[in-house]
Formats: sequence, C-alpha cells, structure tokens
Amino acid sequence: MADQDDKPMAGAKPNLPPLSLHVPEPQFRPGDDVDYSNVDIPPAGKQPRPDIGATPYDMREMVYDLVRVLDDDGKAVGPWDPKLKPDVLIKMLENMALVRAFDERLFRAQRQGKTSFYMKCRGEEATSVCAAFALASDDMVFPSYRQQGVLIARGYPLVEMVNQIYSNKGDKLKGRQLPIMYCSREHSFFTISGNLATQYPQAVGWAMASAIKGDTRIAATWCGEGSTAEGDFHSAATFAAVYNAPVILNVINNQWAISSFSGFAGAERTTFAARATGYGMAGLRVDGNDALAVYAATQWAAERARTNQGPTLIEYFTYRAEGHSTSDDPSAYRSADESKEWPLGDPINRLKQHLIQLGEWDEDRHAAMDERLANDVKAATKEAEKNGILGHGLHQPFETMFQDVFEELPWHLKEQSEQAARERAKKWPE
Ligand SMILES: Cc1ncc(C[n+]2csc(CCOP(=O)(O)OP(=O)(O)O)c2C)c(N)n1
Ligand SMILES: [Mg+2]
Repeated sequence: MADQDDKPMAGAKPNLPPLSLHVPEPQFRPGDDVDYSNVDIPPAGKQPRPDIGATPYDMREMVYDLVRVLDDDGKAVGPWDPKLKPDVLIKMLENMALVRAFDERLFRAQRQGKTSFYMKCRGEEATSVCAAFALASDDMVFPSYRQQGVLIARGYPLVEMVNQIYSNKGDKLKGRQLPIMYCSREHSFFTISGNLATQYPQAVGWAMASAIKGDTRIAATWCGEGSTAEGDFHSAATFAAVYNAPVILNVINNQWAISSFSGFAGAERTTFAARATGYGMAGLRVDGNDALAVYAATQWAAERARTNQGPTLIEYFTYRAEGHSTSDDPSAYRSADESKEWPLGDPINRLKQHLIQLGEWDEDRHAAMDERLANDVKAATKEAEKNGILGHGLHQPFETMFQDVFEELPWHLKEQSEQAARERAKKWPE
C-alpha cells in the first residue's frame, strides 16, 4: 500500500505500480441531480420463462436480465404473466395498500413516543405481499425485518402486530423482542432476528428437515442485498445447492443497507442473482416493483422446490423509498431525488394502473379503499393502546424477563432474578 504521500512503500519494486484498492462510491449524494439512464431496464414481456426443471446452466442468462410483466401502459405481457383473476389482483392490491397504511400509522406512533422503533417497507410491498400470495399458506417463511407484508397477507391480526410494537401487556412475545420482530407459529412465520442473514441457514435447514421427514411444505427466506455479504448467506446457499433443498432464497435489492449503497455488497461487479450461477442454483432477476412478476417468479420457484427440482435464488430489483428505520435520516447520505426518479415506479401504483386498464378498478374505488384501510389500522392501534404503549406501565410483569428460555431456570439466573427483585423492591417500594 502506498503511504500518505503516495510514495511507494520501502521495499516495493520500482518497476511495478504500487498496489491499490477500489473503494465504491455511490453515484449520487445529497443535493445531486439523479440520472438513472445507465440503469438497464429491459422491456416487459421479453424474458423467456424456462421449464420448471431447467438446469441452472441453461438459466444463466436470466440472472443478468429482469423478469417483467407489467409494461409502461399497465398491460400484462409475455410468458411470465400469471393470468390472475381480477378478484385476486384486487386482493393483492388491497394487501399492499394495507401494509402501506400500517407503516404510515406506526411510523407516526414512533414519532409520538408510543414505541421506540419502527421500520417501513415503502416501495417494496410487492416483494413480500405478492410472494406470500404465490406460496401455500403453510409454507414456512423466514423473513427479515422488512417483510411485514407476508404476515399481513397471511391474515395475522393487526392488533397483535401493534401489541408487539408497543411491547405492552398484550404482546405475545412479552416485550422481549425489538419492536417489529414478530413471530407466529400459526402463520408459519419464523421469528424475525435482527442479526442479519441468520434466517438464511435456518430456512435451508428447515427445508432440508422437511424433505428428510417426507413432508410437502417448502421454505422461503428473504434478506437484503447488503446482507448477502454475510457468511451465513453463503453457507446457506452452499447447503441449498448441495442437497437440492426445497427452498426459495429471496434477495431484496433495494439499493441501500442503511447508509451503505449496494456497491459495498458487490453490485458494481455483477448482479445478486448471478450468485446463483456460482452455486449451481437456479437464479432469477425480477422487477421487484411489478406485482405480477413477483407473483410469477415465486410461483415458478415454489413449483420447482415442491417437485424436488431444486432451490431458486431470486433477486428483486427495487428501491428503499424511505429511511432504513425510524432511527435513520437518509437525507444525510443520498439524494432526495433518487426515490422520485427510480425507473421502476411504485408497486402499488403499477398494479392499480393495471386494474384500471382492465376496467376492473377506478380512482374512486381506490380512494375509498385507502380510507377504509386507514380506518382499520387506526381501530387496531386504538384497540392495542388499551394494553398500553411504551413506558406506560402496562407492560409485561418484570419476572417474565427470566422465563421461557430454559425449561428449568439455571441457578445463576435464579440468583440474578432474586437479586433483581430485591433491588426493585428497594427502589420502588410501592
Ligand atoms: C450481523 C449484523 N451486522 C450488522 C447489523 C446492523 N444492520 C442492521 S440493518 C443493516 C443493513 C442491512 O441492509 P440490507 O441487507 O440491504 O437490508 P435492508 O435494510 O435494505 O432491507 C445493518 C448493517 C446487524 N443487524 N446484524
Ligand atoms: Mg438493502
């Protein structure tokens, strides 16, 4: 490495250039004009739909393409059109709009001090809701923290979600998880972990166990593009490919990992879908803001997994339209124009335009739906607030902190719990 004056290091060979590294830098920073003309967006409908049993080698070009169904006029075109009935399309639209309404209200609840933390998924709703629609309801899902759409699409009660977010006395997880780290066995929804990519080996392991037991349920997991840099991603992909595990590995490429752009996870060099080819796994690269493309890709991968033809890695190309979480301020590190200029548009708006174009929907119905959903979310938050909000005193009993981890409480934790109870009684005698 050259020193600060860029003089070669002592001992470096004078007839060779000093070695250097490339440090990725995002294209746009705050205040910059945004120009996405270099982003290659192929026309909708032009991508081939391979046989469910196609070899990863035969699919290798798909990892650099982009599966798209909805064209610029809102028409569904090409071999990936899943040809869904209008009532299913409307249900999908409604679920995406419900996720957005929920996000809006809970984001504000955090600003009002009712919870410590919240994460939105604005712009990425299709990648969870439409995938959930294409899976069987009992397929096991291992989501990251941005797939609230899967839980909502599976009909999990909004009140339960809010109870968890408020860590109140109704919270089934007893306040032990960070807000939004839901879990529901009944909805085949594995506990969300904040430790990035840990859900990947868990999903593959679960899928392998499902096969070993002779079950028919498959697994699906999601992580962000930044999380693909974790070792867990790679060991999971190796196991999935080696054992032909019945699993779908989704990578949500929303361009950002908090304030690090996708280049730090390798996006300047190749696509995230192209990882699949290296492992010998089917790979698809999909327009993540196209509800029909998301549904169709998941349907394809689910059928492949369910018929023992192997795992699929799907990269959803999308954009994180807002901050990483309520603790983040994206205006400090990226241009505000990025979201507006994003060439793949907004997933809800695109499905809405498709339904309008089919003659199955209109602006008035859409506005009425949005109003109804906002009221549903409001009612759920009001109901949950009866169980308490952050710091309101209606939280879980103090002792629960020590319960449920071990079948029998080990002696040292027993001692700690007794000490904690003594100290508590001294500090708050009432
Ligand atoms: C193992 C680990 N490392 C770092 C973090 C801190 N962290 C939380 S979210 C995040 C960014 C993840 O970005 P990405 O995978 O792209 O997902 P996105 O937030 O965009 O959905 C980081 C670095 C963490 N939670 N766990
Ligand atoms: Mg990301």
